[in-house]
Amino acid sequence: MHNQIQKVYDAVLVGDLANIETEVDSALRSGLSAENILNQGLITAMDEVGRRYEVGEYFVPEMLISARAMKGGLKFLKPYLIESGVEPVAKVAIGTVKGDLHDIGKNLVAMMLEGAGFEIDDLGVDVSIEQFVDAAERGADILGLSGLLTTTMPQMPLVIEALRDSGCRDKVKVIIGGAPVTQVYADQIGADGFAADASSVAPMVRMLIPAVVE
Ligand code: B1M
Repeated sequence: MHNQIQKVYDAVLVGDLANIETEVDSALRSGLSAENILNQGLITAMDEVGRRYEVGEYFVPEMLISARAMKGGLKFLKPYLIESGVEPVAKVAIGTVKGDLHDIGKNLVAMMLEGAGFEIDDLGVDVSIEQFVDAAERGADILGLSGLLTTTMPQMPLVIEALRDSGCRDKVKVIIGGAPVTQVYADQIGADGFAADASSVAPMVRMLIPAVVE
């Protein structure tokens, strides 16, 4: 691993919010791309945090301070990841489903979509079925549902069902994602799209666009 990426990785691992911006900035100044810093530094570090949590080396407080450092790094990287002056190609309302407070992946997906020229309506976390339906009724072309817990995944088919009941299922495409979510699950619940990671979301959404943009 590149020395400066290692420093970003370490800062997330130990939850060093005070220094994360400096480390990300130094990585950029050393010529590394924002995408490389994101994928090799920030995301890889959060994967390691997850592994340590699973084996009992980390507990919720450690996860939390690492997540806070990751968010600090992401915030600093955002302008470098997003191209400016791109006309919105469609509106995406995105949120983490009810009962679920994980928002790092969702924020990343929103950021990548924003960078790809989509207008983003960030609904936040713990988003109720009614809030998703409301966003569709307010004119979202695409609804993005993120879920990180196996216990909150069942919210996804409920949102799709509620869209059907409210008569706006045909007007909006539903895309889903999050660590426990799979393409098989997406097919099973009748979602229109699934992406395993933030970098594959924009190409997948673009494929759905002809169907939503008149
Ligand atoms: Co949570 N947590 N957590 N946690 N946490 C997981 C998800 C877990 C897998 C850890 C573990 O056990 N190994 C586990 C879930 C187990 C399960 O359900 N099977 C878990 C648990 C159990 C919990 C609590 C219940 C713990 C507790 O309190 N006992 C609790 C639940 C709280 C709640 O939500 N109600 C909890 C709490 C927390 C923190 C608050 C401490 C913190 C969240 C902070 C925050 O988000 N602001 C946290 C964290 C940080 C994690 C891990 C370590 C990291 C998640 C993350 O941010 N990953 C996670 C373990 C892991 O995933 N390795 C874990 C980095 C992020 C970039 O990846 O979110 O997967 P990810 O997003 C990816 C893709 O999934 C995809 O693209 C993203 C970018 O590439 N994607 C989409 C995501 N959404 C998408 C939407 C799309 C398309 C793609 O379209 C719309």
